[in-house]
Amino acid sequence: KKWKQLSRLQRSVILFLFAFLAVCGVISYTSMGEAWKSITNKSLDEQRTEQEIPGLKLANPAVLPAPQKADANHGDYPELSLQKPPKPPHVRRGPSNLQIKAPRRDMRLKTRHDTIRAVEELVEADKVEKTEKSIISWRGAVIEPDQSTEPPSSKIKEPEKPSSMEAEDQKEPVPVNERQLAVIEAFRHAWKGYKEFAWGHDELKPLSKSYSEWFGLGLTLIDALDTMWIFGLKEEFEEARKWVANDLVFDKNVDVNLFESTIRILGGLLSTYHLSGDSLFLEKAKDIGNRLMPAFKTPSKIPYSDVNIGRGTAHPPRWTSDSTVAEVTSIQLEFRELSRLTGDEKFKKAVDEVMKHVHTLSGKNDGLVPMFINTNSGQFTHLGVYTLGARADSYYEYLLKQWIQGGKKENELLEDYMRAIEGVKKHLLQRSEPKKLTFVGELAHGHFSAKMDHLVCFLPGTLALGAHNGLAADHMKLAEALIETCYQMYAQVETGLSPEIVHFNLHAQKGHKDVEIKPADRHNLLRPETVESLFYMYRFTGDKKYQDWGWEIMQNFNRYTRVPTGGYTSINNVQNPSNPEPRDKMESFFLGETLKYMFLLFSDDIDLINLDKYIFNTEAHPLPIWVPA
Ligand code: DMJ
Repeated sequence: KKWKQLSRLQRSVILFLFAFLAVCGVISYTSMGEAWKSITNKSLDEQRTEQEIPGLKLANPAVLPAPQKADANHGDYPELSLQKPPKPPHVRRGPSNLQIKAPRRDMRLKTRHDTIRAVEELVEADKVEKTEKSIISWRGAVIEPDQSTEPPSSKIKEPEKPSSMEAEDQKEPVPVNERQLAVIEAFRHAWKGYKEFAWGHDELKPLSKSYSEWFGLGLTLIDALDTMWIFGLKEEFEEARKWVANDLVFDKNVDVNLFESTIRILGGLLSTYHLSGDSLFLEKAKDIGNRLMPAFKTPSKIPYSDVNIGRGTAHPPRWTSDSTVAEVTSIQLEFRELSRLTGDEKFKKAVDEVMKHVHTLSGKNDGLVPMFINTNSGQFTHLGVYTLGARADSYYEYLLKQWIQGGKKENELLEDYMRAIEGVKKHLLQRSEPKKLTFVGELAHGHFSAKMDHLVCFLPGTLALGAHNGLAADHMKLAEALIETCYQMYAQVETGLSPEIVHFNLHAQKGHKDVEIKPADRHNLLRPETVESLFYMYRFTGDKKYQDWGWEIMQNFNRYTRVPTGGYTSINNVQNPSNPEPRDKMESFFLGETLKYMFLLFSDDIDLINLDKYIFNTEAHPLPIWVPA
């Protein structure tokens, strides 16, 4: 009524005043919010949650979430746009010290030349500014000063952040040194050969300037992706990424080996996904993971060795229904991680069942396993032969690594690992003459053989990793003894390169060294195991001798296996420096593992793939350690 009694002018004035006050209110609310936000760098919603529930710390997810879920959407596989990323990569992704993600302003790498120039500048800078960041604990673990409490395993207290969020606690990158530069140069030389003569194929044949196919899936390229990322080879990475986006097709009528394609392809894609945050790699990992699943459709659920990834059929090798023990027990890190990322439990369930089953099996000898397992009965076959070399090796490695990956809760894995190491000590350890080197031999139906595969040289690294994670201190002592032996397998040979297999002398004979080599065993395939263990030993002890040994090996690879026109080659005779007899093949693990471990060995940056955050699969692809409950 009153409103109607007012004059037109009075009504207009009142309406104007209301409107003015409303606008002022909105403006001041918004700017207060913005100001508060910019001070705390948190959204108003986040602040409200914290204020409303005192003492509530926003829960970290139980496991590391997928790095890019919150941001980039590469669902349709667009090419990585380096000029215009959604956010700068160094803000978004990956461990702080990886060059691509944490460039200093003056260090943004645009071209290959820039990469090299920048790295050279860093070497110069390094000479001036030496940083001492880590200390050595009494147990041999390299730890940061503010974390110097034992046991090392207690270091992971808080749930970890996904790699994409690590940029928040970025530190200055540790400069790349001259030895690392030499490794980058070696990689680029190898890549040159691969690119020119074998692009998109499985392996380079550097002498005949051609390639060989195993699965026809670009094995070398996929194995090398995360190495390029870690080395900061942006241009090469981009080119390889394009190939993955446009040319990597798994819908092919081809038989692949379950183990090899899991550790190299699935492992390589998953780790590249974690480092780069690019969902292209996760999509490809899902695809190959699904296509490998038919391998588990067996009467015993112990997987077949071979799968046709196009047809969805699986089968054992033609001559047997057995699978190799190391193969069926060294696919777990990858499939478990795939389940965690996709939320689909089927991958984890399938591989966990294999481990549970193997845990219960009879036929072990103090934790040591035979080399074969039958896919029908689920029982070990060819009982009585025990080795830490081919066909059994990574069973032991993955017991420990799964336990670490899962947050050290899966006790059966730890039990089996500890028992097996006791079995090694009891049945397989011996000392050679004249140098009294501790080595791991083999046992066949009660008879000890002083034979050791180069493959066994993964063991010192694995033992050291266990000790770093709080396991028995004598494991570290054994690791120290064994890495010395593995180094001698190189140092006592004419080319300074290890053969595939050595036999140790148990009795001193005049003019004989510890290491004997049979003609059939004197090839070198550019394998990584010794360099891998040197890397762990250096990380955990800080003893520079391990870097020096690795450097000797690197130089000998360059002396005897480098092909001038591009690439490195396996050789047939490590005992003949004047003609090591090149085999004309560069294995994919030379780029995936050997050079990566070299680079990490020469680094003094413990955050360059921090071993409390990442676990390497058996093909050197780092996967995140899950958060402890
Ligand atoms: C790699 O494929 C893996 O390291 C595997 O565990 C053993 N063989 C090669 C390297 O030697």
